[in-house]
Amino acid sequence: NKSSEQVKLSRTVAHALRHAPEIYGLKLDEFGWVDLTQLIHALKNKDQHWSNISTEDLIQIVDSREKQRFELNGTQIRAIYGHSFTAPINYPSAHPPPLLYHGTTAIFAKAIMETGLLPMQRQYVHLSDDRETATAVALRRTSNPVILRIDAAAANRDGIRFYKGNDRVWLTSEVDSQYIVLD
Ligand code: HQG
Repeated sequence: NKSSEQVKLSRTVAHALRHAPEIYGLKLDEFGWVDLTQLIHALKNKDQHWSNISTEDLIQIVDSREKQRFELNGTQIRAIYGHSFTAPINYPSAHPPPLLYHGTTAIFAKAIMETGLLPMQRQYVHLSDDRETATAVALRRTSNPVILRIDAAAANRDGIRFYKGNDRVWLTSEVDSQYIVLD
């Protein structure tokens, strides 16, 4: 059905724009943008499942999914956050809200309280604007989320840069454990 096709398309586009543009024959610019027509062409070439894909289908996954993962700028599209390929996406620094949250597992939380929050497989650490979002992030991995609270105001005062993803997601390179407490 239509909505499961949208989920499938959204996952494929996330794979192409966050993780492996080269295997789709795509070249993103330093901010992660690529032309919609190139993305459509690449998807069609990669898998005949996408042979009827149109600009409207892509606009739909940008607009209508519950999380804002992608954005459009004129004829271009990009993944807003979540990238893992080597060359880091450039973001303008922005002032974060004073408190940010990170939802994770109990085991990871223990390690994080020792070594700080690290980007692991991605280019940046992902933080949430509120507890509910952090909880939803953690529920991907565990039924017992642990929520960490980040003193973003203090980190930012100390010169740590923050970048805005969507309304609920903030990015940073790394968070030292001195700024983190169990919520
Ligand atoms: C953990 C989804 C041990 C960290 C979500 C996390 C988000 C450590 C995992 C976005 C650690 C990395 C990102 C340390 C961090 N020791 N574990 N020092 N530092 N970790 O998937 O934040 O649905 O890269 O706690 O909603 O879970 O894809 O990060 O558990 O917004 O759009 O290492 O991805 O968005 O996992 O999720 P991830 P995340 P989408």
